[in-house]
Amino acid sequence: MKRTLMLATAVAFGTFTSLASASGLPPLEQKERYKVGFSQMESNNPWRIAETKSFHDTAESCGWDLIATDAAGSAAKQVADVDSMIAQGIDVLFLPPREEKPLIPAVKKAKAAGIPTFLVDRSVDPNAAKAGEDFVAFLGSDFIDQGRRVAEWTIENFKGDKAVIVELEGTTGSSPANDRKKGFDDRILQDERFEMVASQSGDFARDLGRQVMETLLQAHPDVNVVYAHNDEMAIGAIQALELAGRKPGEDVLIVSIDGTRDALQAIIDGKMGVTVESSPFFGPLACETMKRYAAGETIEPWVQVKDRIFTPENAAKHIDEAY
Ligand code: GYE
Repeated sequence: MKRTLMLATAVAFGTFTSLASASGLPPLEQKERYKVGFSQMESNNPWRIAETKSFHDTAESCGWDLIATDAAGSAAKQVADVDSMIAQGIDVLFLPPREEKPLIPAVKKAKAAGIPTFLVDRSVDPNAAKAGEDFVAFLGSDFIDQGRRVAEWTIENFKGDKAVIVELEGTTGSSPANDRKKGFDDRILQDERFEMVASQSGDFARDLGRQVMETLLQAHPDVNVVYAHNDEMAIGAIQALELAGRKPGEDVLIVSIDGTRDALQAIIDGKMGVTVESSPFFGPLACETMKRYAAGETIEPWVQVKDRIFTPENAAKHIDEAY
């Protein structure tokens, strides 16, 4: 009954505002300038810095008065940052939730305050908050597919008879860490040559990746494949391996995800095998999706980013556009 009434209102007024409220999501007015919140989770790696820059670079052309915060690696601080943006009266929120669960109350609070939220680059637990209900949409990559593609490249390119794998996981409880693990493990373990001896979090950070690799190397000196959930940890692993006298690219195959400049250089130098792209350049997509929403379009729950793959065959061609 209520729904029929709301739809009738939407038809009567014929506005995007009423249509948006029929879906339960806060509407977004069409106007020249918007107060936009972008709540970054941390700035300790080139991927995060490139993403923040992409939002700043897009601000002028998209009519954004941008409020950008940096939670410095703390989900609790990210919740507080979103709170403060709500208090400042933003029109729209772009949020990469550091982990899948702790940001859910913040997403719901923004909705209650009438602010449409777009999750960018990471998502939340789908059982606790839903696209099209609690937030407008998730803009980002297919992390399961990224992991699967790394596994497939590894299966095709690993030369030996027996692979001993160490996996460096991303931030515990984050959507890319959960899904990149699933995608890779499910595929690689279908091939009998591959055994996983350890899988541990390096928090998506270079230095922690190096430290974790140092420890795991002592327990598993026979490791000959390292799968890192991002390039920063892969570079950290390369440093640890070299310190221990190993030869990345010769006696250990390093495979990873992102497509940073350092990773492409490591591929060119023969130290790394592959990196599946995960683009940080969300500014233009955020602008376009927000404008579509303001124009009354129903946004698909997942605005999917398509990723390339960087290998020894094409790394040199792409390094100039890398970050
Ligand atoms: O791969 C990583 C970053 O959420 C997709 O987070 C993103 C990941 C990216 O810190 O490098």
